[in-house]
Amino acid sequence: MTETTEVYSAHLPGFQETAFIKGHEEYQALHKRSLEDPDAFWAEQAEKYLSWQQKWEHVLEYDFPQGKISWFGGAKLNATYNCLDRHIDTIGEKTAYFWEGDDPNQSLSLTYKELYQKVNKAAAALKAKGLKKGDRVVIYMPMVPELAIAMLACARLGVIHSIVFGGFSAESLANRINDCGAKMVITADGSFRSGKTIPLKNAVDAALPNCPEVENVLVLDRCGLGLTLGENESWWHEVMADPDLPDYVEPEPMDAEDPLFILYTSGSTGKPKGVVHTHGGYLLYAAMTTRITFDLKDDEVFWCTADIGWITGHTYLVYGPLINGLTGLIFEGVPSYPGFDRFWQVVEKYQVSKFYTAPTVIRSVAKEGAAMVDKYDLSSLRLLGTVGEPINPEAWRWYYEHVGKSRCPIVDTWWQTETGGHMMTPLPGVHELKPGSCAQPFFGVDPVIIDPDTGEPARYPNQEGVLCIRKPWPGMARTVFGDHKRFIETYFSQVPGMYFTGDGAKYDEDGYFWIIGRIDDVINVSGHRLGTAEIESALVAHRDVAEAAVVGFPHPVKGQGIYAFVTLNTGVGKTDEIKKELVKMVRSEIGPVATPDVIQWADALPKTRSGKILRRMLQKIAAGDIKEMGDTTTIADPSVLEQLIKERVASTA
Ligand code: 6R9
Repeated sequence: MTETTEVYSAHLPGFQETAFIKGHEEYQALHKRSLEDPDAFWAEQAEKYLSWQQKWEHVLEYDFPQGKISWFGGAKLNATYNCLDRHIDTIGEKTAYFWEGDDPNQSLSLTYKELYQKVNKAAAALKAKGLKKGDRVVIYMPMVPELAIAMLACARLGVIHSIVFGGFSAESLANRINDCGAKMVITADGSFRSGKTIPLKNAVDAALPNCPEVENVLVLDRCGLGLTLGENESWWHEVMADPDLPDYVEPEPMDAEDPLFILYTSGSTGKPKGVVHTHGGYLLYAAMTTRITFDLKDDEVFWCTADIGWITGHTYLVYGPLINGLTGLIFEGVPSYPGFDRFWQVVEKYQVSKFYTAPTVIRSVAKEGAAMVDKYDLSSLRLLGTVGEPINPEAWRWYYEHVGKSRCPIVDTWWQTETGGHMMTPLPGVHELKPGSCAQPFFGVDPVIIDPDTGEPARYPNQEGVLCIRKPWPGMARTVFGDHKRFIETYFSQVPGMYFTGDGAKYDEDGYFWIIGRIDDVINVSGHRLGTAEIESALVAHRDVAEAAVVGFPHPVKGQGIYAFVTLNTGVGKTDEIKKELVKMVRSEIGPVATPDVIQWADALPKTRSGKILRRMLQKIAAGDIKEMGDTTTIADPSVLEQLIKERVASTA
């Protein structure tokens, strides 16, 4: 991360008087209380944000070494009662969602009452198919309202949803379906993207022969592709229109600690992990962070551009806004279609006041020039947010000046799939803004930088180390589905007694945090987390490949790009044909999100004498940073390195 001393004032017009948290003193006092007396602090928030059917026996109980965390144990609630039922009498006619299609001529809106009716119908339909509390359903759908409806229908029955992002392949889909033992898959015939049709159902068809536990498939007719459905497959619209379905389904009373959903995310080793979030703590944390970080007022329109298939969409497009009775915007399209001005056109159209996106999006639109933004009236905007990866100060400034017109604070929110909601972020009207810094911890969050050599906390500002969290917060994941041992090993064993984030970070003289990036073998491509091990195993699945090593490298738009070093079997020619096949292989094993940007042939990979691949060196080669190779004495055969450097220079010159 580039160092900067730039500071932008917290005192932007409109926030001082009306913000939920009024100034730094109030923030500090509340933060202190949240750490010193978490039981009292969170019990108060739980009363404020959620409606409970039955109160808890205890607020917090935990044992980090065992990976045991429990918030509000014994309490009963239902997510959809909190998102919908309790709003019907008061704000039933309020818009819950605006929906804008990939095609600018397609849009609609849904009131809270309409959403409630549709969720009840969908819940009734799922129930009629035999689904019950604790069962798992995989949802593989485009960004349409039915995606949110399907999630909420599951939650109403206590069925655990697991959404698989539409950009993942049949293979990835099958792995996730089998890992969680899903009984049903909800999908669509296809999805629209930049005016093109992507055949989603094909991937489901390819996955299902390997998924013996799936009993039913529900298919939304999104694109009118005229598919013929197979046995145990039904059309969404036909099922929902069944006159025998009741209009109301009792929301299942769930224990605060019962799972609400599973979401798969990549780690440094092995297959993706099914991160489990709960009804109680997760929903509370989603609700509070939505309200406070974005300082959302009841009459505002909130647009989170993330796909619902990622944690950001779960928390800030579905659960957080609905619990608070806010109006959200679901956008099916992309920032570049029909033109690079699409986002700003949508902001103007819906008078969006709070806008939340990823640095990669900012970079991709910034390169098209500010004129694309300037032609729209963006005066409705009051706050901007960013998430997913560190934002470079240039992109930050562009966002601040051209989109926010130097009057909207930017909340740079650092968090993870596992944390459920924002962990560190500037709060509007509270924190000064430093481009590239995620400022300070949210309430209840106790971050610490650990020196990896000593295992002790950093002793001075700007000392880089591993970011850990000392205490539990309600939104944290509770386990890895079906593999609690892995949960303990990944998050609670590295630094005993703490939650290990996997991110390198530091704090500065003002106690502001700066995220440097992952310290493990996870790369962040356009804000999407990918394990290098997964991509490597897709590459070595090719018959001609002997070995592969994948690293990230700095990419001007994506943040990080994917650079693959591939060793072919002896005697196989290094052809462009094979490179093409390798790209295809990765796309079909994982999905287009994991497409390699560069493939470099490697006669051999640099290894230690014990055979470990020296990834740090490969990272330097990929970045073109070859002057400082660091300590090369551990390398078994230095000529391997020289060869790779020579070819890298040749391939990019
Ligand atoms: C919410 C989400 C988590 C990883 C995380 C970190 C990176 C996310 C960031 C950020 C710097 C921010 N990350 N937000 N880095 N500044 N504001 O993105 O979850 O997909 O699980 O990714 O993303 O490296 O560890 P997830």
